[in-house]
Amino acid sequence: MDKSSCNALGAFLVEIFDQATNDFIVEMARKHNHHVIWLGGNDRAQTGQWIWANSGIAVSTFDDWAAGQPDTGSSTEHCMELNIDRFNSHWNDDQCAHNQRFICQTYADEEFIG
Ligand SMILES: [Ca+2]
Repeated sequence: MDKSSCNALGAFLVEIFDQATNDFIVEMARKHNHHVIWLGGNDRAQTGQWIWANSGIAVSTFDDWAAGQPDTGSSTEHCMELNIDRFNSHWNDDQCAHNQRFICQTYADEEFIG
């Protein structure tokens, strides 16, 4: 399994637009004892222009970057992670090729919630 596995599940890497969702994701990561997980943002198209990949929405109205992040680590860090330990549960940019945990998101269909 890697983060592209979300697509195989009909889902996508999680996108976070508000504090409540961010809190929920942090809690989920902690609960499962996963201390570094991929989130659904990247700046692969243009360095420094962070977007949520599935929706195509810019990371602008809400973010939770750690202090000094994203630092684009010598221009090699283009994927967004939640880092519980190293960055005190804030976001960091890291190299996309790293193999680490991830959280997929999908939409509840109407029948499920209805
Ligand atoms: Ca970084």
